[in-house]
Amino acid sequence: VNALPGSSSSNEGTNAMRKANEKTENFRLGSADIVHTLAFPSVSTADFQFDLEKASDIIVEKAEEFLPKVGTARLVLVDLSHGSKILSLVKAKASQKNIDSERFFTFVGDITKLRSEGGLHCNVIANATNWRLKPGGGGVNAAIFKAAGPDLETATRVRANTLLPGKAVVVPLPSTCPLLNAEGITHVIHVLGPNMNPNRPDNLSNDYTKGCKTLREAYTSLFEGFLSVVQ
Ligand code: AR6
Repeated sequence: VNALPGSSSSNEGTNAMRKANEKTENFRLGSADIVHTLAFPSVSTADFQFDLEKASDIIVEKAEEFLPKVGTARLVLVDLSHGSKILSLVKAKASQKNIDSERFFTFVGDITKLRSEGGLHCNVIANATNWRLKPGGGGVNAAIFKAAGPDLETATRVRANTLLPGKAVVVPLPSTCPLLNAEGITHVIHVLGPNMNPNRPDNLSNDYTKGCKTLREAYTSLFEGFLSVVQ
């Protein structure tokens, strides 16, 4: 089967394709040989208002840099809608490079329901968080903390109380966590990106020299965190 989840055409997401994806996933994950997969949102590009062109360049650059380091593991950029501009940009830019599209691809879905609703098993997910590592706010942070329940906040506190822009923290989920039981997610990696929104802390006021540097650091920390789980 050629229709791996998210590999270009499957993102268009017909039911038939979803079924094909599911079969592929079950086949792959039914064996002892689990395919480590990181699902991550586009850090900083919604609430934090980071430029999409610049962010898409950085995502592709960092994925290209890290793929050779993570063995057979996969990196999947996720967003909620088929109209997602960041997914289109990344897909187009990745296809122009010599990147393995079975190991780096885009996927449409709620990052907290990828296996149950999309048939894509990701054992690690990333969260674009806030500096306090607190539930709520909006976007993907609110969704992940809500789906994981209070377990995630408790498990996060063991690792860190705050996060600097450009940094990430890996949080193993306890066995009671609904995200582990329902979706097979074993780790959440919180990552804090650069902020261009004047109404949020640490606003960089459109300083994209600093912003791009911090976004690169954020993806480096995220992918290194994933590497620590894979190894
Ligand atoms: N599943 C997949 N992708 C999602 C989901 C979801 N459930 N929800 C949002 N996205 P954002 P930021 C996508 O705003 O810009 C929070 O309040 C979204 O479409 O969540 O880094 C935190 O507490 C976009 O592509 O993160 C921080 O204060 C991407 O996730 C602040 O927002 C990131 O959008 C962080 O802002």
